[in-house]
Amino acid sequence: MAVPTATSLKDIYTDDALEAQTKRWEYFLTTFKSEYGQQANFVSRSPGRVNLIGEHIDYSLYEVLPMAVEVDIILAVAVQPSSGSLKIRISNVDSEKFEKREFEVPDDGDITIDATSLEWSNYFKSGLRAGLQLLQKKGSKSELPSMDILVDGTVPSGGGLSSSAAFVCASALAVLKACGEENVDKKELVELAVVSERAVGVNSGGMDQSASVFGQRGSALYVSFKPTLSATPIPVPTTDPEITFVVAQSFVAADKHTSGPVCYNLRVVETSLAAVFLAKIFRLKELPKDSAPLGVSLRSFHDAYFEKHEGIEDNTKTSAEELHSQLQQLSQLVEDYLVQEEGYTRDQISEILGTSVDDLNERYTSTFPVRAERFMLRQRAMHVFNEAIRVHQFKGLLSEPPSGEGAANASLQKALGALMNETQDSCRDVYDCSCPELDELCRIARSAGSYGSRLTGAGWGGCTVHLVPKDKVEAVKAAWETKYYRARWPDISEERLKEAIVVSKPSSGSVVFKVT
Ligand code: NG1
Ligand code: MG
Repeated sequence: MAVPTATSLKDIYTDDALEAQTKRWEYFLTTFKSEYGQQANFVSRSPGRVNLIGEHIDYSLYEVLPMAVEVDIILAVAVQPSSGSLKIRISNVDSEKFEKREFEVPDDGDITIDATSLEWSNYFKSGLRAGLQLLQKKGSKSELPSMDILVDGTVPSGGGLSSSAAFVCASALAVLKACGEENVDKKELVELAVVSERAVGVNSGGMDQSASVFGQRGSALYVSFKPTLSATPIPVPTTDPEITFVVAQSFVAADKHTSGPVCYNLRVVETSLAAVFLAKIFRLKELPKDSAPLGVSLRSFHDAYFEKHEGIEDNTKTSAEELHSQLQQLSQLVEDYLVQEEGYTRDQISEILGTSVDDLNERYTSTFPVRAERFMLRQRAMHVFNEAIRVHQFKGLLSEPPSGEGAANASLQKALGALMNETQDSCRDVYDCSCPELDELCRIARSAGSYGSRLTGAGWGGCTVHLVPKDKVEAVKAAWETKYYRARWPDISEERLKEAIVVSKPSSGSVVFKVT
C-alpha cells in the first residue's frame, strides 16, 4: 500500500480543523518562499499518535491499538540541482526554539548522527538515513538532490504524542519524494523508520511509526508485528453518544533517555531477559532472532512454548479465542515459575542461562547501558501477557459494537473504559511506568465521569488518554483545570491550558501534498 498524495487540505484534515489548517499552511508556504526565495515543490506530512491500549508491549512484538491524531509535522521541500556537494538546509517555523541548520551529505550517504545531544535536526537525519536505506534496498538508481526544507510541527514535543516518530516518518517520506520515488510503500517506510529512530532515541518498538504512517480517519489501528508488520483499521463507532477520546498532558517531562532504574531501555532489557529466562526454564530450543530491539521477545517465547507443548507450528494463524487462552496460560506460568517478587540479579540470571555475567552484559546491556541491580522479570512478563489479552478484548469489543444507540452504546463504552482502567493499574503497580501526576489526572477524570483513564506512551510523565462520554467532556475538562493545572500552576496561561487538553478523533496518516 503506497503513501497517498493529496491535492487539497480536505483530504487531510476534518472539516472542524480546516479553517485553522488553511491559515497555518498559507503562512507556512509563504514563510518557505521568503526564506528560500522560491516556492516549495511539495510538502510531506506525518501525524502524531495516541495509543488507546497495548502499552509497553510493542517491543515484545505483541499487537497494539493506537490511532493517529490530527496534530502533525509538515516538511515543505524544494529540491536543488546539486553542483558537486549535496547540501541540506533545514529551518523551522519556530526558529527561536529550533535554529536553522545546514549540513552536507557525504558521497557514501553515511550521515553521522550524534545521539548524545538533543538536537532537533537529528530527527530529520534519522529520516534521511531511513529514506536512503530504502532506496538502496530497492536497488534504486535515483540520487539524492540538495534540499531546502522548512518544518512546522503541532505535535507537542516530549508530550507523549510521538512527535519524534511523526518527524522521522515525514522526513523519510520527504527524502524519498525528493529522490523522485513515486510509490512509497507504507510498510517499508515504517520498518526503516523504526530502526532508524532507534539510532537517535531509545530502543523502541514499532507502534508510533506504524500509527503515524497507516493512520486512517475514523479508525483506530490494530498493529501487529508478527509474522510481519501490518496495520488493520478498526472503525470507531460513531453512534450516539459518540465515543470521545480526550488527551491530557501531565506537563511532567518524561526522560526516557536516562540510564536509571526507571527507564525505557531497562524495560526492553527486562522483557528480553524474561523471554530467554522462561525459554531456559521450560527447556525450549534457543529462541530465533526476531525484529524486537534486542533480537528476542516474549512473543517468540510464547510461540516456541506452544510449538513445543501443543505442536503449533505457526501461531500467527491461531484464533483470537485460542490466543486469549494461551496468554492466560502464560500469565499463570509467570505466576508459578517467576516467583522472585524482589527481582533477579545478574548472577542469578546468568546462572540459569548458563552464561557469564560479562556475556550477559555484552549481549543485553551494551547498546544502551542500564543501571540496575535487579531485573523485575516476574512483574514485566506479567504485565506484557495481561496487556496483550486486554488488546484482544478491546479489539473484539470495537469490532462488534452493539447495534443501536443509547444504553447499548454506553455499555460498550464502559466496557472499553474498564479495560483502559485495568491497563493503568497494571502500568502503575506492575510495570512501574506511571507517576503520581499521571495517576492523579486519571483519578480526577474518573470521578468527573470518564469511563476509562490511563497513561499513554512510555509513561513516567507525558500524556494520558481518557474515554469520556460526550456529555461529560466539559465536566472532565473543568475538573482537571481546577484540580490539576491551576492547583499546580496558579499562573498558567490560557494558551498553555489549551495545549494541555486535546479532544482527538482518529485521523489520517502520512501523505504527500503537491504544491501547485
Ligand atoms: P512514547 O513515549 O510515546 O514515544 C514509547 C515508544 C513506543 C512504545 C511506548 C510504550 C518511543 C519512540 N516509542 O512511546 O514504541 O513502546 O513507549 O507503549 O520510545
Ligand atoms: Mg517519541
